[in-house]
Amino acid sequence: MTPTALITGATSGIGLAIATAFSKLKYRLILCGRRQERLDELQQTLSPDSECYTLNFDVRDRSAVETAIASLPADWKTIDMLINNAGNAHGMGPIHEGDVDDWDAMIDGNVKGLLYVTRAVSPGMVANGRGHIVNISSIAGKQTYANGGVYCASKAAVEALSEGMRLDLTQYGIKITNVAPGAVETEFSLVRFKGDEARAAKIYEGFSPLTATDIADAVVYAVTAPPHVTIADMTILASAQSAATTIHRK
Ligand code: NDP
Ligand code: 8X3
Repeated sequence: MTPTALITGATSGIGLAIATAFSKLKYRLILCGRRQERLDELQQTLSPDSECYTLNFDVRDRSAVETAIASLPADWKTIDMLINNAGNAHGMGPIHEGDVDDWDAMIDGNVKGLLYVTRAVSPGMVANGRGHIVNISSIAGKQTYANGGVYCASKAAVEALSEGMRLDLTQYGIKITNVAPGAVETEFSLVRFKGDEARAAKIYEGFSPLTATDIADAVVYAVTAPPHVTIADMTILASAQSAATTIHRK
């Protein structure tokens, strides 16, 4: 039977690359995001290889998440893989000057949003006695850096939740994979710096950052591992990166 994967944040970057990689495996895809035109475009692009269904919701909106997942037609309700990828950093600065709206966006999206989606999808996996949840964390969840404390905290929460999910769900045949990338060139920095293209580009200057496809390749490795193997945790760095804030630039 062809597996069905639900991918949050499929409209850009890592989520889009995972959707593209999964379509090469012919998986059925539930593509999620807030930008409907991008979802439509992606569905069009991938549909020669994969059957796709789109869901438009903000992961921060609990009732929108519940309504969207509940609205899936009967033949899309069995979800084999959940890729909890949606998320972003918003702003950078010291705690005493922090923008509380940015903090809300990070905690509500990266932590509570991931939980809302997992709460809506995982009971089906438990009932089926199988499933795979991939949580996209970050090197920032393992190493806190100055001026990024709230983003780092949101990803540290993802690290803890991956462990918690594994403790609770392994008994139901559900695998949990935590993926912690370092610097990946996507729209991430553009979002963090609120559209400041020059500042975003500087993050990736002087070294070869990871691409979204590098992360998608790792996710494919995890989800295609044999049934008796769980890839529990992967940290993936650009070769020039040795720690969250240590990058050897030319
Ligand atoms: P992008 O900005 O390119 O993509 C972010 C995706 O998340 C978009 O598809 C966006 O879709 C979706 N998204 C963001 N907020 C929401 C929301 N509130 N509701 C629904 N969807 C949302 O960044 P990346 O691809 O780099 O980021 C993907 C994940 O990878 C994030 O969790 C990020 O923290 C993590 N990560 C990124 C790294 C990097 O260096 N790029 C490194 C480590 C981890 P839309 O706007 O259409 O809703
Ligand atoms: C994104 C990577 O180092 O910019 O999670 O926080 S970093």
